[in-house]
Amino acid sequence: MIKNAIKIIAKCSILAGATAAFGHVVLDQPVALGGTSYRATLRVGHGCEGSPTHTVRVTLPNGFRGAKPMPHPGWTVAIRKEKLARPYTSHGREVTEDVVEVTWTAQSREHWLADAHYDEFVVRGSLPEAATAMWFKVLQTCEKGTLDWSEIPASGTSAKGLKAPAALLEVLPSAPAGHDAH
Ligand SMILES: [Cu+2]
Repeated sequence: MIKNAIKIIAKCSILAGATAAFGHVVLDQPVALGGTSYRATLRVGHGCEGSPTHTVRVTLPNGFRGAKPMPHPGWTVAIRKEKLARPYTSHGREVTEDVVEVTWTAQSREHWLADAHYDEFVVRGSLPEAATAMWFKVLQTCEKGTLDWSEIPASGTSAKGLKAPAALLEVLPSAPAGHDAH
């Protein structure tokens, strides 16, 4: 059962790797098992047409619960919470609002991310049990201009043809197909 899941992960990783452009904003681990804690590592591959990046804002997908961003040296991190349409229970407590957005902002010019460099921004959260596609929308603000990684295909998960796709996470079912969850 676990073997099958690993096989699927390997297959998806190859596919994701092949379609993800080197630049762009992508997730370091584009596939994960449902019902697990997931460390979303967003890789920012370049600036805005050569201009350095000073702000990275991530809109978290629905169902990504209990998000906690990792602080980034030299950058301020801020979170925005929203009331949940459907509260859930975590550690025996009802959760009625949750983190929906994380923003990292460089504290000074020396911490700006140069176009010639790349960097990673991390936020951890819990994944839903069921298989799904989760899109992390990222707004990258530079000294000159912005890049809005927010495009999502009308159907399916192929970002082919999209100029500025959101970062995709494919969530695999937590229980292998064909077996009853118990
Ligand atoms: Cu790119």
